[in-house]
Amino acid sequence: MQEFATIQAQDPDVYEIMAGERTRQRDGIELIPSENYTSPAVLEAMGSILTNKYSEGYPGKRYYGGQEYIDKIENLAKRRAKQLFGAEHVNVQPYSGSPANIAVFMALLEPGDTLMGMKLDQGGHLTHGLGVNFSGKYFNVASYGVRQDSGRIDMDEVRDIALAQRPKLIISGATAYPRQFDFEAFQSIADEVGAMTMADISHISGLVVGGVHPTPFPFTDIVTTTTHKTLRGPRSAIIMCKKQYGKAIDKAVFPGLQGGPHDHITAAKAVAFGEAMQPSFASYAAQIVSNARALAAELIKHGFDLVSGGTDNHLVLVDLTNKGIIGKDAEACLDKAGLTVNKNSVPFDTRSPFSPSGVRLGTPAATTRGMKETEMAHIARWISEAIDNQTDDTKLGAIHDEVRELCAGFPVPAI
Ligand code: DSN
Repeated sequence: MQEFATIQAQDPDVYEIMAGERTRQRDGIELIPSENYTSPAVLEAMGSILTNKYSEGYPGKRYYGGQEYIDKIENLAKRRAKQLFGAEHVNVQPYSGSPANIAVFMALLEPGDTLMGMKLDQGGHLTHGLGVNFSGKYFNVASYGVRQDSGRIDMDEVRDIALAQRPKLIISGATAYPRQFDFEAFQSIADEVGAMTMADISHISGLVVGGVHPTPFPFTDIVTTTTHKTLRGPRSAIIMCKKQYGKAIDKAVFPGLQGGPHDHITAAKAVAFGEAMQPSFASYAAQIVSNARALAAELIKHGFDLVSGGTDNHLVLVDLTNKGIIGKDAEACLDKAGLTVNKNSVPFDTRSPFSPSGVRLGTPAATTRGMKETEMAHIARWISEAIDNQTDDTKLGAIHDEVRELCAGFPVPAI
């Protein structure tokens, strides 16, 4: 277990807070689809002395001395990522997902160019063209969503929008879409309109390398992913691309956007990629999807309305309108029951993004603890009971007791 012993001795104020969060993680079930538990080895790399080093530049071309080992770790991380994803070129320096996406725009677009991405309130991401985000402020945005009748992306509609708007870059990828992306179809539309393609696979990269979601290569030009979601690495990101974009991407990351890479995080990425190369990771990825399907089926039995009627990946998007509760209140009462979820807009939501109609649930973290279909049935029942008793703190506390008891049999790595 992470004891935090040095922090405890030196700084009790910080220790108390960290210990509280450790207990919260141990005694509750994490159902936010973008969260996961890293391995002790990944944590050790993140908390290592590699944080002491500056290394602006790239292996063999740095602006600081003393790079013998840092070059080795960055090259190892790159080699492993290339092998895992089948990428021709990899940059492992982006600090996180949003900076990675901005670096891609910086490499490929001029301000005022048109980019096309999925609307945030229908499942996309801030950096895929939201008006208040960098992507929406500096670029002209054409967006697509899902069909109201199916909750799914309609590739004919994507093609119509692309033909009308002639984007320079078409982005596939989402944060709240429970179905698979057809990367080949996106590329064929892009070819027709002369656009480049970017896939932001942050949510699904662990499923891609685990072989349970189609891979964007060889179709897509540029692929970004965070490394801490289904991929189960440190909080960070990488950019992968076809060889011809490699120079522009590297230049955009450094010196275009960032300074020194976080070398301890690069080491942690190398460790996580090594873990994802093991056969056990493919079983993990398959179990994430089986668990999400089981959770979806059980929620439907309890009368929940799921966007698109179910899931093909790691997440379930629940429209709570028929349950007479809004996402914010569901999130709050589930918190009291030890079930952590996040409120989320559903497609064509009539409520605001600050108080949306839905919640988003995911299975990556619970699956890391070893939970399977049986546990998913318990979770769905507890969600239903908690929502039916949303104002009854005694009942919510009793559910939390049951959750805690289950969690005791499924330890979190490193806790
Ligand atoms: N914040 C991430 C998520 O929760 O999906 C996306 O950046």
